[in-house]
Amino acid sequence: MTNKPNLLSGMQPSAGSLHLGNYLGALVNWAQMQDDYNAFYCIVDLHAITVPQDPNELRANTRRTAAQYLAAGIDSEKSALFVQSHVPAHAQLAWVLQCITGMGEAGRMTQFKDKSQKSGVDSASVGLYTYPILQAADILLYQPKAVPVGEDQRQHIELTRDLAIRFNGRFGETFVIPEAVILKETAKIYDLQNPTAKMSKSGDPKGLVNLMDDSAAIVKKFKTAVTDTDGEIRFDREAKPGVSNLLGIYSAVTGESIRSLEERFAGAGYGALKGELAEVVVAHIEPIRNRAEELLSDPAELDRLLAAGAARANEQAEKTLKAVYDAVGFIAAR
Ligand code: ATP
Ligand code: LTN
Repeated sequence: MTNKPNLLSGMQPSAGSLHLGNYLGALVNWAQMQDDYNAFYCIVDLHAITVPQDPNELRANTRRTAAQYLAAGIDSEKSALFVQSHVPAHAQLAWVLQCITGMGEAGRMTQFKDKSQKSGVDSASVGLYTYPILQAADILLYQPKAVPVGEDQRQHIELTRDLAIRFNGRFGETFVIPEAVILKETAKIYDLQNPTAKMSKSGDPKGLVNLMDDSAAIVKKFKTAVTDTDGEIRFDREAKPGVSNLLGIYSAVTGESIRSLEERFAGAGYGALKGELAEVVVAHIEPIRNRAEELLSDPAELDRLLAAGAARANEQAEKTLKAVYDAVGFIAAR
């Protein structure tokens, strides 16, 4: 474990279920990378309060997110699985990093622009504005080489690198400069009803396949997926976004190549593709959902796993925070 490079990633506990985009775009990759890295996986609850939230829902969703990580193959022996608010150093380092970030630099982040438009810029919180700086703290505390994320997070990782380089230049070598790891094939899973938009919690519920959905609901969503009228099963993102998304999901779930799927389904109707895909996805997701439900039936055990993960995370985070406090000129508490 000690000579493997570190890795950190995180997801917000902002819904009761992860969706197929989160799972294929991020979680599958996380599970695979944990053998080659000393991995830290964080449930970023501090980020979840940058927009209005219901406290009971946040509590439930934090445990539900943890259960889905574990059910999808994150191994709490191999990796540190923890909740951000259990590690005080995240908020502490975020403050220091805020003090070396320019107003204009923070203002250029596109996620803030998108999300603040929903509520109107004047009623968006200052926390939403400084969100990417807290994310930089999440990352830099763990000295990771790799940060596996979806395409939408590239700009935040760039900011993180800029801040690390700036800090090291001003105060001496303190942080490892991290790199984003973005998988091309599954970087974007699309909405089944609107196959040119990314699958998202805030999209059409009928186009969103959740890990915690029951099997009948999943079958129905695939059967009513939007396709086109030429009837040909062929991968072409531009001309045939709906069919291409279905083929992409099929390939990601089973490992069968797109080319082989095109050959196998040549001459078949969309109904056959949708029906078989629904079966394949249900067979894949059902054990994950069942395992997650099982884990959720014992919240005390889940909390114990999260406490153990937090202890490992705190050890690494405290070390980095100490070096940072010393570098900026804070005197040590005796
Ligand atoms: P929302 O659903 O509100 O758009 P989100 O699903 O992006 O939010 P996050 O917690 O922001 O939720 O994302 C968690 C991870 O899942 C990130 O690494 C993100 O890049 C990835 N991800 C999210 N949606 C998709 C998608 N449709 N395809 C591939 N990866 C995705
Ligand atoms: N902003 C990310 C979630 C996130 C994250 C992180 C991802 C918060 N901190 C650290 C990777 C590393 C998102 O919206 N997906």
